[in-house]
Amino acid sequence: MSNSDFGLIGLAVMGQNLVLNVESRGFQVSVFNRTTSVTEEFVAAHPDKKLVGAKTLEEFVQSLASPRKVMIMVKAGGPVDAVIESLIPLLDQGDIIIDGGNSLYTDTERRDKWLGDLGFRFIGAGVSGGEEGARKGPSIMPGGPASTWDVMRPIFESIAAKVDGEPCVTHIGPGGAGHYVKMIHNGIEYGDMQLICEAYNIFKAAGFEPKELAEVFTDWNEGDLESYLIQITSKIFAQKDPATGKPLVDLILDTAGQKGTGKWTIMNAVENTVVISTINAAVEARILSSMKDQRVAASKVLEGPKPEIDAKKKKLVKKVHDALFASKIISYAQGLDLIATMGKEKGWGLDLGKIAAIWRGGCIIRARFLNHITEAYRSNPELGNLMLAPYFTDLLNDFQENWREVISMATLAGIPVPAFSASLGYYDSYRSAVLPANLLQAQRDFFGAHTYERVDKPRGEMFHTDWPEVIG
Ligand code: NBP
Repeated sequence: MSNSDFGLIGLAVMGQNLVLNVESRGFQVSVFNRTTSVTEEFVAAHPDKKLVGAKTLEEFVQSLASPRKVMIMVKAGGPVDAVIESLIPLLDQGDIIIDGGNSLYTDTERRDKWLGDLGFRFIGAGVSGGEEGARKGPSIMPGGPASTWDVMRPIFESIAAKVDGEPCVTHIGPGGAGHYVKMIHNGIEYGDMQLICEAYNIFKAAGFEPKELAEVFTDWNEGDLESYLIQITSKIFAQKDPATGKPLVDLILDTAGQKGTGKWTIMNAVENTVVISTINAAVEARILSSMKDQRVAASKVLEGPKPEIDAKKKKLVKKVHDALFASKIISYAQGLDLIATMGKEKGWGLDLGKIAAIWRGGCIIRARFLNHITEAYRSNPELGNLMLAPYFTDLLNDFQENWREVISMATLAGIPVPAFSASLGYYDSYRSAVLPANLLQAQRDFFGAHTYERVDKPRGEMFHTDWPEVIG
């Protein structure tokens, strides 16, 4: 029977939850997984749902209504190509393949061309929100031809999270644009998480217990920092370990993992010569966290002050709030700058207001302040840097004093705050009419005759000096 509205391959955590979401919107869904027992168990666990479990890929393809809509939700990389290769002989021209995993956007561009040349339609869609988002409503970032998006739109809009009635999905742009934006979303997520961790580290040094921090983060989540990550952090602080009764966070080893989207974001920023120092710091903080043995050894020989902060708790909460919020604005300013730069480079015609709008629900970085980012780009689509939108300029001007104080306190106490510091460094560099690059240009001219411009001559007129010789 060829009557399923939608098919999904890859029944791991994301695939299963997406299937249940699509089915719950009234669609019949066919499913296939490489390991057949997974398909059988999944379908058996949901006897009341309109699901068709296929044992073979042939059976799966035959169960789909035309044009077939097949979503691949398998591990990124080789597995996606393997699935596509086995689908090609079974599909008809005009059928649609959607890769919903965290694929590298350059792989998506390659697959877009490959499948387009064969007469198939392809969408590379970033899906954010983890397991819960997939089940209840993710933020979806689809890229590919607009005409293919039009066919997929009813299903995607029905399964996506909604904010003020607006679905958290929009056609991002052609080719790899969707997966690209998802990659930067993940980079921003790295930044948000690291900034929260640095706030926590400062609070710890000031004697805050996890129970108190649960209250601080609960309060913050009712104010302008309201976001999914602040909310889950409050719950993490409140969580007790059932075995010992101690706060669970205190028992978790301080080494963080990563899967690669943060690293890809940094590599892309370098290629585009865009500064994303907050995200860089966040990725590097994870790398340093993983060097546990080296850190433990170094802690015994490299000296620093006692990691203690002496401050009135209530005042410190406000100061750290401001430092966190200011740093977060910088992180988004940098991430959006990278998206805008890449979008122009590729001619993708990206709409930053729409991108910020679909991040307001369903995804890990959903936050109240994304409303203001959406607004900033809606009122000025040509906005050069988020910091220059009046709402954010006012906030930064307001926060900058506390921001500096928090970083100073942390630095004097030997508490690492790499993402806070990188953010402030960017802010201060960006707002500096004069930087010490005059000396740098002199150095470049000295050893490489790279020439320099002068402050007292028109721009573009180049000068070279015969510098004194250096012996030895
Ligand atoms: P995984 O990334 O863990 O992938 C597991 C799935 O891939 C299983 O269904 C597995 O089949 C299938 N698979 C593999 Br591995 N190699 C295959 C191959 N050569 N041919 C066919 N199938 C193959 O699953 P996930 O965590 O659900 O994530 C799916 C995608 O969504 C990934 O790209 C991930 O990065 C992305 N994503 C994940 C999250 C999250 O929170 N987990 C959030 C957002 C996006 P098997 O059962 O036969 O081994």
